[in-house]
Amino acid sequence: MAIPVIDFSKLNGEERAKTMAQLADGCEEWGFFQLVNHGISEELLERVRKVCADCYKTEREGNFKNSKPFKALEELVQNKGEGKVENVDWEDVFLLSDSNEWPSNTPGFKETMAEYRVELKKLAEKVMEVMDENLGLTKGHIKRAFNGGEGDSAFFGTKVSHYPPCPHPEKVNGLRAHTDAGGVILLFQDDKVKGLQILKDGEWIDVQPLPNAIVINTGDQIEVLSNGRYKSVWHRVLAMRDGNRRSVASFYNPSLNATIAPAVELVEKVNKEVEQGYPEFVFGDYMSVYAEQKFLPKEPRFQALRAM
Ligand SMILES: O=C(O)CCC(=O)C(=O)O
Repeated sequence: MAIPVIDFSKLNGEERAKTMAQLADGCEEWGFFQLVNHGISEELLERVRKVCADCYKTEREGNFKNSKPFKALEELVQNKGEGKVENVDWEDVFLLSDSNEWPSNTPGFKETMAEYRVELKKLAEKVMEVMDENLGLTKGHIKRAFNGGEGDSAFFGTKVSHYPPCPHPEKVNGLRAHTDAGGVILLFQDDKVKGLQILKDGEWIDVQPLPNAIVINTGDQIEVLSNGRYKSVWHRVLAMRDGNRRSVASFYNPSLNATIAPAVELVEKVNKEVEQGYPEFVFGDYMSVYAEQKFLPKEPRFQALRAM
């Protein structure tokens, strides 16, 4: 079983209806799908690959040996411990946003990643418009819902991760299973080294590496906004013995001040109290709960917000 691969360029041609249906199926039945011919040039993707690899080599790799996961695994192995190391992930990760400090010692990194983020944000907005249409919402509904008010727009972050080769992959997670907190996630994953899996019908299945594809998945806020039509899906990353897996995940999330609730058009009007299964909340409050409960089921998070 493989997650759907959808040709996004067909959205503009004769096969628009079929493509919209594939995208609806990807959102409703899978929560994860891969886009090909998405409009991001291969030349730019190649540069992203290169600057991320260079950045890891020159600015990150040396420190991994001093990291928490490295030391925790070393200790478990030395003590001949059973099971897995807890509460850590075998990854090196940093975030790029509009307002933080970026790695600065890798030639071309900042320029390339700034260009990439502009393109990815545009793609995210196109994908969100497809979701609006498939859900029967007005164009721009999701984007507007993610605003926190006048001049306070959605958050767009890019997480650059590397999962270095691991001597004991059975003893540590690459990234523990979770659903994503936010809105729409666009992932440019490694061409060769696999590791990302989603939980589908009770079974973990690989998100197959596909060169130059962008993997799309939806987070908890899209689940709430769609009133449960588009469910966020559990996923995890396995540590691998061979290869240094790269992943660049861009998150289009609500502003921390945005109020999130199911779209009224998707809530049965007859008996609103009963039908509206999801609470209304401020996204910043959701993130406070998520920070404590990221690796736990999402339902208690929704419960906690209901009680606030
Ligand atoms: O690295 C990946 O492939 C997935 C990353 C992920 O699940 C996350 O950042 O939430």
